[in-house]
Amino acid sequence: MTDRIAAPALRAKVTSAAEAARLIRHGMTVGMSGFTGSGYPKAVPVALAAHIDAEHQAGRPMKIKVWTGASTGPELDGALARVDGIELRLPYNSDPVARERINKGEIDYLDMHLSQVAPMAWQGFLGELDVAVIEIVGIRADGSLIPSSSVGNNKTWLDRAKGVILEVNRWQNPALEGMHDIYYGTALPPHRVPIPLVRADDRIGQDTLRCDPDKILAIVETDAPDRNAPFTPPDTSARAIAGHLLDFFAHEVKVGRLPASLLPLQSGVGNIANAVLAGLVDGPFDNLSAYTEVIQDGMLDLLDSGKLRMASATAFSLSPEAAERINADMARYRDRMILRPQEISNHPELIRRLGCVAMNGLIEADIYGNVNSTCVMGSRIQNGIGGSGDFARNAYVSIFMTPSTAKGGKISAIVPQASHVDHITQDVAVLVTEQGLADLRGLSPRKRADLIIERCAHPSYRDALRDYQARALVGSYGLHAPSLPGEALSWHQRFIDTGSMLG
Ligand code: 0RQ
Repeated sequence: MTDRIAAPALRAKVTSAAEAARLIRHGMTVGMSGFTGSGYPKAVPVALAAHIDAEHQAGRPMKIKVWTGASTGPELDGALARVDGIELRLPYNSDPVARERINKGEIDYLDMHLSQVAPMAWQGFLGELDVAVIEIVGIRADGSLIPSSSVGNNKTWLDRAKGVILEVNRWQNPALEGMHDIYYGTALPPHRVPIPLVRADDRIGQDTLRCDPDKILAIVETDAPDRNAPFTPPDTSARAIAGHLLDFFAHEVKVGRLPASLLPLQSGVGNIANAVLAGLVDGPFDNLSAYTEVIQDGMLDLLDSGKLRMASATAFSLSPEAAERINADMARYRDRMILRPQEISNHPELIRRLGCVAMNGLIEADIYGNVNSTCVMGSRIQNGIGGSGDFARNAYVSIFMTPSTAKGGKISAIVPQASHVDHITQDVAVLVTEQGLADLRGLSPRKRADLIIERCAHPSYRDALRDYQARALVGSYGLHAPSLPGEALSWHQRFIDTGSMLG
């Protein structure tokens, strides 16, 4: 089994997950690999959760701080949250057990822009990192590490941690070797220099991660799959949103504001993002590229169709079927995909330079175009801001998309005032629902409101929004972005009180 470890001196460090987990002690900060369900350690966190549980049973305190790339899998966030083993979590979580504990106030959660995590760790703002637990595909004879199906913050965790635990996962295809581009040229101010990437397919780094062999405390061998979420085919609403967006792209090409091959695409995760990508398979655009965070099923279909020339990301986020497809043909895909550290995949300088077309989901938007991506009713975290802020502020065109209602129509996604704001109106260029698309560029707040209500709101909420808008025009303190503070969040309060915004 140790054939994946080509450095003989390191083979002696192979041990069990339980032994490795015992190296992590109460109060430690642990940097784990993992991004959107791929490339996360699968054995050590489970063993650690068992150890934590045993400590709690024995009446001893044991909790750790967990840093990752983004969301991981049930064997990591789920297992550790279930035994109440997490004191602090950053920067993005989508695990339901951890989410519940965060919303009960039992886990401190730092919801961060994904591009800022590594720089902040280097700047020392987050405190010290005790241990890194990183999944890899193998170790070369020179001791360099072959990265797995996500890169995330691994480069930074390996450099910053005092000790390193590696999981060598046989399930991951060895043909991943050569797909990665790990850039080591980042420095802190005042020594920062431009990042030399000018096209989405540029390679600017090396294909392995470096790691001081003296820091390696343990190596654990695993053979377990990534948490590949099942694929749901696009529903009517997602298909309608995709249709509006494709019309918008065609129009922008026609008027000369986008080239015929569009600009590098960034696509969030989920049903709607996949529907847009599926729409592009049948669309008129060729020679597309992607500079994004995650490669999902829709991207794979686009690559197979020949419409997408290449995709750059930091991780895979695939269904089991797509993972099988890619695994069977990894060597071919390897030439058309690049996985990079998330500080590079999401770097504001590069997103601005490349002119990405950003497409992200949202929880709610208000009539002025402020977007809430994270907090239901202003206080319950859903997932986190993820990379949406990195892309929204710096994109060539920043698009947000959502069904116009949630929870069977009881919640309007278009509200008088967002109950929490992740993306200010200046970072939102286009808003799309199944009802239609509002191009907000160049519009003042009042004109934005007219268009958003007209094009994006669901008919069952449109009159109430118009009524609010009309009364705000009379009773507002100022008329730049008219509002009635005493009423602006009353829709949310009504939902909390009655279970519906409709009243
Ligand atoms: O809840 O699962 O309980 O049914 O939110 O909503 O409609 O399935 O849509 O999966 O695209 O997620 C904003 C959460 C949308 C996502 C968000 C409830 C809804 C459902 C999911 P249930 P949908 P999606 C790249 C970019 C931030 C990070 C980001 C997200 C659940 O897009 O996390 O953009 N974005 N990253 O019922 C109450 C509302 C609601 C609502 C939706 N108005 N009120 N509940 N929901 N709207 C990826 C990374 O950064 C890694």
